[in-house]
Amino acid sequence: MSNTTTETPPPPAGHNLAPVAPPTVPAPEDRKGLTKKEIAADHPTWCPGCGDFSVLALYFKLIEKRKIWHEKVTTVAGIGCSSRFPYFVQAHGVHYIHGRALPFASGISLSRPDLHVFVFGGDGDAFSIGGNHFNHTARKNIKLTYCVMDNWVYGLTKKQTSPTSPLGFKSKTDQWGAVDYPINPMKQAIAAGATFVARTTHTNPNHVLQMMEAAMDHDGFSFIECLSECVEFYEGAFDSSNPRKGGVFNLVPPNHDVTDETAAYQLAGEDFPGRFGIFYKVNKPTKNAKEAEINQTMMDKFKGLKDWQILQKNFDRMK
Ligand SMILES: Cc1ncc(C[n+]2csc(CCOP(=O)(O)OP(=O)(O)O)c2C)c(N)n1
Ligand code: SF4
Ligand SMILES: [Mg+2]
Repeated sequence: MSNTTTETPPPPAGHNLAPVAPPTVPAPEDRKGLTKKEIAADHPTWCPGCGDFSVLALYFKLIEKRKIWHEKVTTVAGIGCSSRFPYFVQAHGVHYIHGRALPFASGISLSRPDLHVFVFGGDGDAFSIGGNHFNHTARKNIKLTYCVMDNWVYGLTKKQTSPTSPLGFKSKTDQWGAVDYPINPMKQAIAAGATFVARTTHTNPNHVLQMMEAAMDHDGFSFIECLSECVEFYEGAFDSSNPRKGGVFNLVPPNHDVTDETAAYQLAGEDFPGRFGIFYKVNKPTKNAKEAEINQTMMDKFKGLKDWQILQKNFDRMK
C-alpha cells in the first residue's frame, strides 16, 4: 500500500492517556470502489417495474466502476417520481424545487471543480416548468451531466400530459387526446447549445452505463435522454424500442460524425424509436473554465489586499 497516513498526534497536555493511532486512509489508487450496498439508501418508493429502478442501479454501477467516493457523489434533482432519485443514493444530494435542479446544480459545479455533478429528473421537470433553465444551462456549457428520465407523462401527479407526450395521448388533462405537438428533447438540446447529446433507454443497461460514462467524461454540459417507462400511467410507451417486446434497438450509425450539428439534428428527427447513442459531441470552453480564469486574474490583481481594501477599491470606482 502506498502513501498511507499513519502520523500519531501527541496526547493532550495534562492527560496521561496512551496515544490512539488514527485510522489509516488508503491512497486513492488503493481505495476500493463503493458497492451498491454502501451507496444505496432507503428502499426506492417507485412502483414495481418502473424504468427508473434501472437508471438508479446503473448510477450505482457507475459510482463503483469509476470509483466516485462518498464525499464526491453529487446528485441533484427537481420534483417528480424520477426526481426522487437523490433520496435513494446514500451520499450528498439535493431534492430541489420543481424545474430548478439545473440552476442549483450549476452553482455546485461552478464552485466545486473537484466534483462531477449529476442531475436527474423527468420530462415535466426538465421541459415544462424547467424548460428555460434547460436552455440556459446548455448554452452556458456548464460542466455537469443532466439525465432526463423521459416517460412521456407526469407520473408523480398521476397522469397529466407532458411536453413529450405524443399527439392523441389520453390523460387527465387531455381526456380526448393530447392536441399539443410534443417537443423533441434531442433537437432542443442541440439547438440550445448542449455540447454532448445522447439518447438511451432503461431496457438496455449496458448502453445506459456507456452513455453515463461518456457524459461524465465530457468537459461541458452533457445531456442524456433516457427513455424510462412509467408502468402505472403509460405502460408499453416504448415497446417499439425494446427487442424483448418485438421492437428494435437501433444504434447511431458507426459512420455518424458526432461533431456535425446538422447530421445530429437529422438523427434527432427520425421517427420513433429512432436511434440510440451519442448524437452530438463537441469541445467548447465551459463557463467553469471561463469563470476560473476571471477569478484568477482578479486574485492576481488584488493580491496582498485585505477584503475591505478590495471593497473600498470597488466603491471608489463607483464614485
Ligand atoms: C411549482 C409546482 N408546480 C407543480 C407541481 C406538481 N408537480 C409535481 S411533479 C410534476 C410533474 C412531474 O413530471 P415529470 O417531471 O415528468 O416526472 P415523473 O413523475 O414523470 O418522473 C408536477 C406538475 C409542483 N410540485 N410544484
Ligand atoms: S407512477 Fe410511473 S413514473 Fe412514478 S414510480 Fe410509478 S411507474 Fe414510475
Ligand atoms: Mg415524466
